[in-house]
Amino acid sequence: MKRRELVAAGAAFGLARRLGPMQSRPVPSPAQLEWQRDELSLFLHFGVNTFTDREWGDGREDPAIFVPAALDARQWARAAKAGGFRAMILTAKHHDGFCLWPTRTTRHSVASSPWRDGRGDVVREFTDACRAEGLKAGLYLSPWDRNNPVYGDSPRYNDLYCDQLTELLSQYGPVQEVWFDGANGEGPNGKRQTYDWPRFWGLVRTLQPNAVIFSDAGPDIRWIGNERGVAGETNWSPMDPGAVPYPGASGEGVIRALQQGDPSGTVWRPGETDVSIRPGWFYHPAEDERVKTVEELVEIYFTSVGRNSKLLLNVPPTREGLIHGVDTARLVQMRQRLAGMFARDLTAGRQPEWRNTGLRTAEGEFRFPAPVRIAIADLREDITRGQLVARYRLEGLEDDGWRTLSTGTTIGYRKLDRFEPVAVQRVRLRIEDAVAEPQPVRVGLYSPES
Ligand code: FUL
Repeated sequence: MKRRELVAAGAAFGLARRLGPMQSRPVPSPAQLEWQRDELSLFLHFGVNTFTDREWGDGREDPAIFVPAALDARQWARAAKAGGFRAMILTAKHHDGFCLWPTRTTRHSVASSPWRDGRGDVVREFTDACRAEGLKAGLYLSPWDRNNPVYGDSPRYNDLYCDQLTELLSQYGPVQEVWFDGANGEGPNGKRQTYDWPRFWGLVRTLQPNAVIFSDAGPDIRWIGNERGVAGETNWSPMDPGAVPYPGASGEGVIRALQQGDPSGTVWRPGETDVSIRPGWFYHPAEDERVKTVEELVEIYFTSVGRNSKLLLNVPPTREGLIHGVDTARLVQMRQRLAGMFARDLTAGRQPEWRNTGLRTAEGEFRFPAPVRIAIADLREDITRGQLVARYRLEGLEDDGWRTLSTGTTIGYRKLDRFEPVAVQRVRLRIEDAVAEPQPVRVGLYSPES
């Protein structure tokens, strides 16, 4: 059958939409692949808001309030590592415009604060700590700037923003991820700023060609569409670039596209799930009792990493400049809980016998010598070949016959399913629909006991 006939046949059977004959399937770049395989990144919201107890500063904060007496970025990095995180992203500047490095672009920075006698540089300490602990470094630079007088004067502010990006991306060594927030408020002069996104992204490409660029609109990594830690149950890494034309675009269709991606998308743009371990993004003493529980964090892991996404978990440093003990303990507990769950793969690394059962269907089966009790399945496509699976069913053979353990749509890099513990002799994964000929899916099976 020719490709066009295949497409027509698929449509007739109501199968997943597939690429047109002239389109090739998108695959991840090496940088996107590495980014995804890291699975866990720590987000650090830190700045003047930490000292004013606010979430959004108005830009009129006195730099003198920034005095993190015991700041120790190595402690952040050790906390991240203890939690199994492989990267960290720091808010070098949030909406209040206060720069955590001694920038030449404004006096509204650490250079005007008494911290380290005005000679401090949080970005330097952060990137040094990342390197010392073997973590990748990422930077967030808010385009919305409530302090800078030229914000709203579009060309001038875009120049200034590019100068800030240039400083950050040329003075601190390799940066793995540049995080662009789409926030776009009124300027002090009442004018609205038009961001020059192509220019910002082009600058990142020039200065840090190996970095991935995050924003609602990618181009490398897309926002997942909420801040609750929940990726779409259906989550394609391919994406239609027209669905979210620029960062900050709104509308129901935009959120759906961010959550779900698009099986016929022409670009590879996996979703990143950002959520805070506390109610706010910045540290507030009143929230010490409201740090997410280990159960909540594990749930978030399943709804982010376990749904073909990457988790960017925010753990904000305190006014001392340290991650709070409650939060560090929670990170360790989260890691221990997950390590327990995934301690022993009952397939022992064997892969199922795989056979294609149709043009877009396939089946992989394990036979165990004796019944095994399982409660978690870890499914993985080889995404270096793109993302293919559109619908699947996992079944287990009990004494009285086959029973469905879980069903789902997309798999992608990693799909984690939990189900009632069951003792089975055989397990089979049925690919019921795919956007192209299914390729073998790696399957891991885990017992309920952790
Ligand atoms: C949002 C910001 O407004 C929040 O303060 C926070 O930084 C979050 C990650 O992005 O757009």
